[in-house]
Amino acid sequence: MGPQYEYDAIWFGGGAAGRFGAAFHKALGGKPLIVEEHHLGGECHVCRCAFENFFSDQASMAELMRLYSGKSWYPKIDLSNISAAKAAELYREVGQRAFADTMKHQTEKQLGVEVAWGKGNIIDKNIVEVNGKIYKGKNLVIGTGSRPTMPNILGINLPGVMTYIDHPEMRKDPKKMVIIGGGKIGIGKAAMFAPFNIEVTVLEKYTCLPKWDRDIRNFIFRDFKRRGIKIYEGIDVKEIKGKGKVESVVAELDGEIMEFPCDAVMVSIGLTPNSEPAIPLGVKIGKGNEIIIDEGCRTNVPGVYAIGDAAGPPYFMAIARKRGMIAAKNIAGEDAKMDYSFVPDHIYIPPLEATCVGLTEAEAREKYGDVVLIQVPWGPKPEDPKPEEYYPGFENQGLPVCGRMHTLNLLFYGQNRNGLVKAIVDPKSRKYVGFHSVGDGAKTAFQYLSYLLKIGWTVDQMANLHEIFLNAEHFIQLSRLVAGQKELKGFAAQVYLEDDF
Ligand code: COM
Repeated sequence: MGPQYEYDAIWFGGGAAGRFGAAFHKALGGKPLIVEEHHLGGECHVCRCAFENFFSDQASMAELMRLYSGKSWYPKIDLSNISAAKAAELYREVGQRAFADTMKHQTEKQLGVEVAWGKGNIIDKNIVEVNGKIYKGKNLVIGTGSRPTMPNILGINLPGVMTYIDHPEMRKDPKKMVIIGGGKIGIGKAAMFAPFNIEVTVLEKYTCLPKWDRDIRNFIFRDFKRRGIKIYEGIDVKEIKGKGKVESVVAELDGEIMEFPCDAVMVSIGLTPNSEPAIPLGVKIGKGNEIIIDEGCRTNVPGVYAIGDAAGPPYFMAIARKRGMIAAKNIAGEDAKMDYSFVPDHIYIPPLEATCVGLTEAEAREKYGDVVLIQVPWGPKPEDPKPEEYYPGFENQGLPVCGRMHTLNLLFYGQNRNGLVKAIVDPKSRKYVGFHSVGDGAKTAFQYLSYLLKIGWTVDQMANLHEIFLNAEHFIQLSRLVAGQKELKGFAAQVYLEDDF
């Protein structure tokens, strides 16, 4: 460390990236200091991952109650007075506090990582001041996160315009909400608010969930249609109108001006890295406001690292935390590199969730030519399936995709709503090239599937695993059904459907 430094590294920001980085650094034998103004764990438990997990559970409950109400043995449930604001209140009162306590206890007490609480002021790359106290570190790691990107349009500052940050703060349920931006935050929010009797419209300038497999997108948007969530793609938002508060959103679609009345607007057009605190250090900043780093999370300034969202996309918890770990290793003298291959993606779309890793079918066809699909369900679907009805002639829709408790139930109470899973295989090498799922709880499997993709796992290897039947993603048992084929063909011809939402 050298006598002039008190710490091997000052971790500026104790969010997911900084907290994990500092903990890893300490575990490696280093002496880290975290500088944090608000909470350890950053936005995760305040308004992002943990909050969204909680709020999705609440929304799932509402959506499932609506679906099951009065069916079979379920009592009739009156959902006219349910409240998203009430759900948010519970999280504010209990969730945020409990998580904050746990993060603090785990970091300071259990892991023994020192934290300087307060607003940090970076004096230079080795000196940070917090509440008038000077801390000296040999290295500086910037983990200041990101913030919602705001469009520069009229009315953006009107009361009633919110972002994911304001979601846990909501005190009153809106009646009509317009969501600007149909990426994974916007689409997730649409699915989370709609169950609470809020009329939701999503306006997306280009394409919603553009990187997702078409079948998964179709499944989600077909379900949105059934639930009354409106989606507009290729629409350009011009202005948010209102006298003193939000009253409508004005947008242009195919040259035509449209107005969407609403009492709330959720902006979700992307994220902007919080790179500003690092600028005086002379670090290079990219076009998206991100701190530019190499594979080892080093900036261009020796001894200064950047991790998490502050270093730009992919904006994903695992990447944030792993950037922290890689920076810690390099500070400790290793030569560690980030690996951005096969990063999974996930969206809560209560009562289901969607997860994917690897290539979409379109990408796989482009790269490998013919590919084999191991998928259920597939083929034509009943036009407007009614709950609790059996549809003869749609036998491919009858295969359940199920996870915890809801999805098998959904099969019986809303045929063709329970999910879709799809593995894509290169028939020549018999290796998987992508996994996709929409259903109940498959994300746990995807943590491991991403690794199996990376190591070139084959259909034959998958067939040798031990499934615990019924499970959320079916890949083991479905693969076993076809793995005996010398020339891998998968199931018999699968019908390729047009977009139908
Ligand atoms: C979780 C936050 S709430 S962290 O990633 O564990 O720090």
